[in-house]
Amino acid sequence: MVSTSFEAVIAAADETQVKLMEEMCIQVDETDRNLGPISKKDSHYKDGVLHRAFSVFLFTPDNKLMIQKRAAEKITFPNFWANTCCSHPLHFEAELEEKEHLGVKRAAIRKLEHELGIPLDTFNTSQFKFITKVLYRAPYDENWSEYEVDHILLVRAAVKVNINPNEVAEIRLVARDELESVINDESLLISPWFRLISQTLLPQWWDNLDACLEKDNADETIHN
Ligand code: DMA
Ligand code: MN
Repeated sequence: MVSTSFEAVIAAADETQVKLMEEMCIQVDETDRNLGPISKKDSHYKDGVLHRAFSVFLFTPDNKLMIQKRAAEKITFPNFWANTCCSHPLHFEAELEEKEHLGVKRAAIRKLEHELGIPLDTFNTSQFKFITKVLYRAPYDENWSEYEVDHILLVRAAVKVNINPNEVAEIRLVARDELESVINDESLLISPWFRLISQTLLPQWWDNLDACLEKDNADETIHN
């Protein structure tokens, strides 16, 4: 196979998504300590550089999980199914704040609006509950990887969705007893982080959702 140059990969990619590669993410060490700004491009290129991320699991009032199929335009993991919303807090004061996990919660509200069109005033940060951090590395192809400390946030709310087709192709609501069949459906591409979390931690959160939604978890152990 002829290996493609970085410039050729970028030239072939969606223009809007290429522009988003200029965002400034937060580089971290393995204890999630802020090491300074790093572009989304540099933190995801080749083997990646460890950075801070978040994953929202949004449940409807009847306890169904909203999942999304990533748009074909995404540079990493296009057309893969994942949890409700995943992205990165950016390197500016409001999203760097670690007290009460406010930075990742603010980033979550920003991206739920950007990806799913959920109005910003739907949420306040206190509705999101911090559950844990998961450190993982997931190569996408020869050019791109995910390598992140992922902050898991749970929220339960009635929401109005208006998907941004550059980000999201489709959403689905999944009941607790459908999770396994979705993860094991060979006709679907499942993102590695959603598969990992679904096969390890998600079932116990979902089975104890009322308790998980009471307050932030005080335990900040990073699952590796
Ligand atoms: C990155 O998600 C974050 C995780 C937890 C995989 P993403 O590729 O959807 O980020 P963005 O929406 O910013 O492109
Ligand atoms: Mn990332």
